[in-house]
Amino acid sequence: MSFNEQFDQHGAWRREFALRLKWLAQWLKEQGLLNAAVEDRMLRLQAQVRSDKVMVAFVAEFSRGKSELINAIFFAGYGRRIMPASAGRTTMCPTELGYDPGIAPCLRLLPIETRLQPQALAEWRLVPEKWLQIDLEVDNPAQLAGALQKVAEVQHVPLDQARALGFWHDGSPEDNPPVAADGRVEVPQWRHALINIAHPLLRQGLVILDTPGLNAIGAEPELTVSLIPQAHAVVFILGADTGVTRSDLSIWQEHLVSGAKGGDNRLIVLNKIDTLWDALSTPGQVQAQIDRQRAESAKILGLPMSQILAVSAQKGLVAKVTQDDALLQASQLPALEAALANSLMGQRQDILRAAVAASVHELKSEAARALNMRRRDLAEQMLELRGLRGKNSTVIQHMRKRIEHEQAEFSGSSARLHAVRSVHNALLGDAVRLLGMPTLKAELAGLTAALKQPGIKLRLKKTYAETFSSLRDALQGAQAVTAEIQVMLDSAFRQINAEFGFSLQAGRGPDMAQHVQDLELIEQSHLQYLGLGNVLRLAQPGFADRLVRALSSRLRMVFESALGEIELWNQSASAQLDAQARERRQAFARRLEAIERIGQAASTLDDRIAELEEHELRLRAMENRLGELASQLLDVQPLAFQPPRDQPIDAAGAALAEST
Ligand SMILES: Nc1nc2c(ncn2[C@@H]2O[C@H](COP(=O)(O)OP(=O)(O)O)[C@@H](O)[C@H]2O)c(=O)[nH]1
Ligand SMILES: [Mg+2]
Repeated sequence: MSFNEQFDQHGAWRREFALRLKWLAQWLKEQGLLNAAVEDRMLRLQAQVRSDKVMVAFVAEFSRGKSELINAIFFAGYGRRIMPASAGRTTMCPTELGYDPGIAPCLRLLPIETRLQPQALAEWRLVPEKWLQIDLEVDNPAQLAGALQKVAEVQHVPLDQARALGFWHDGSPEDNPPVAADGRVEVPQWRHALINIAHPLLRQGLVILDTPGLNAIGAEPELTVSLIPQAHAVVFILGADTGVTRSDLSIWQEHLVSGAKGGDNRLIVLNKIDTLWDALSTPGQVQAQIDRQRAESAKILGLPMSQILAVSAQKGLVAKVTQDDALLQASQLPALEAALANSLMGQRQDILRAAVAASVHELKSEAARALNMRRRDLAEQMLELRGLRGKNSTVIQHMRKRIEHEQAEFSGSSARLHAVRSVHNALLGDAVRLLGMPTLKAELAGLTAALKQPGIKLRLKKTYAETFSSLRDALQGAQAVTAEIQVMLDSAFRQINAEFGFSLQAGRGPDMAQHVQDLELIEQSHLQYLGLGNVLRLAQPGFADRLVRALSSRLRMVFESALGEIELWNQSASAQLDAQARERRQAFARRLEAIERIGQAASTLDDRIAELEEHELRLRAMENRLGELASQLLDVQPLAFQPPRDQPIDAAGAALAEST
């Protein structure tokens, strides 16, 4: 299966999942089971599936054919080049291709001068007015390709400006950009480009990152620190015409060190194999030469040869556009697409499905809890009413007194429930203090000072290690608080359950291990900036500033998501308590009302019992249906899928599925 087909299938799976989730929500609502806790789970699950993005980053020195490869894999359907690709430096700034249904198809460009300001790229994303926006005519490939030429724009600035922007290093003159006759230096016009088009793959959550060469990658810490490490797959490209050059090796060593979670997500492409094609050699001889180059590159990069795939992006693109199958096979592009599809999409699907399965399970048990409460109340009422058969009005009076007494007792215990809540909130406050933004800011203050200190920064590495160590302590502290909350909730819930027959369950508290791991990854990916090789860059105040910004924006994400998980878990516990207390109050009212009616006319007693028996049957059917709907969610098979008979596809459901 090609990458595109596999991705399509993943998209179909997500659409159908969204549709079935919608049915489940509708059904829960009709049955009155959609309480705050259930709804919360539902929304989370929806967001989880909807926001599932897959990022593939193409990283290499300029002119290795990144843009051409992107054209060949993703955009051949347009019948021409979409991303500018020609000899020399064309992609001057990192370019992200994706789809956001909230805005029109467009190209957005962030001016390079924003580098002189302290905000990180992530912050600029939130300020749309700072970006130049150019509308794209999606059905007009010529206009599209023309507009995208803008990512190649350059400007000429005085040397000082180039230095401040991070494109000029006095220490390594051979890497500096060309200087014009008037002494001005050529630098990119734009810092970052975002392309928004409704290409089928992008609509389904694919994000493609095209990067410029070594110089521009090195000047933007955000790329190394944030974008590249977060990509689900990284395609590193070498040229068969150049072999592994010194700057290829620098990119590899400085920016693509492995450290990713799970398996290796790096694919190495030996591009431009058509330059080795030769009418005087047999195909066998050509292939032998290609394999020699693969083996040699593998040795230099320290990888098995199987991780290096040879292709010709250019011939692959031509072959797709002209529908020349023989040429397509010769380009070896299909093998690369298959490798991308298998490693990337397979993994991604497994991760999402596992996450979704866990959430569906939680959703189901939350809804089942609400059902159980009702059954229990029903059973109690039934018992009461059966006991009333043939009894006189004194007994009925007595019964009412008993219920009223229970009711009063329950209201009296609200102070207890309140106490549990306030202990709970106090503990949660501890977690917030450990992981909140003020703490993070304070922790980073020392490091910022060390980085900004003029001249050679001696204690930098030590301060850096200390900062990360105390951040790790904060996460571990939060883990300890979580454990404390867990113990408290478990014991409080056990008591409340015993006393009031509730079915409260705290669930397992979130695990901070993943966040600690993320923290380590960030620490690793920054470390290279502090080495001796980078002394000169670090001496520039602008660079240090950008580094701090990139660092803190990434750390903020880690801390926010850790805190978010803890808060969500706690919310779910409080929501349960609220929901069960409310159900109980309603049950008292229902029981009293039933007694009242029976007191008025003894003949209604049998009717009422029959009614309850029927209700009990309905509840049992509801329980079955809930199990059915939940397991259907986990069992989405994109191809053989039929809507259940009793739930017509309503317009809203279809629209939701469409928008995912
Ligand atoms: N012969 C040959 N040239 C290629 C191939 N792929 C890209 N090129 C050429 O290499 C140059 C640089 O390609 P481009 O995609 O702009 O490189 P980038 O800077 O890495 O994005 C362009 O002139 C492409 O036409 C290939 O497979 N074979
Ligand atoms: Mg390019």
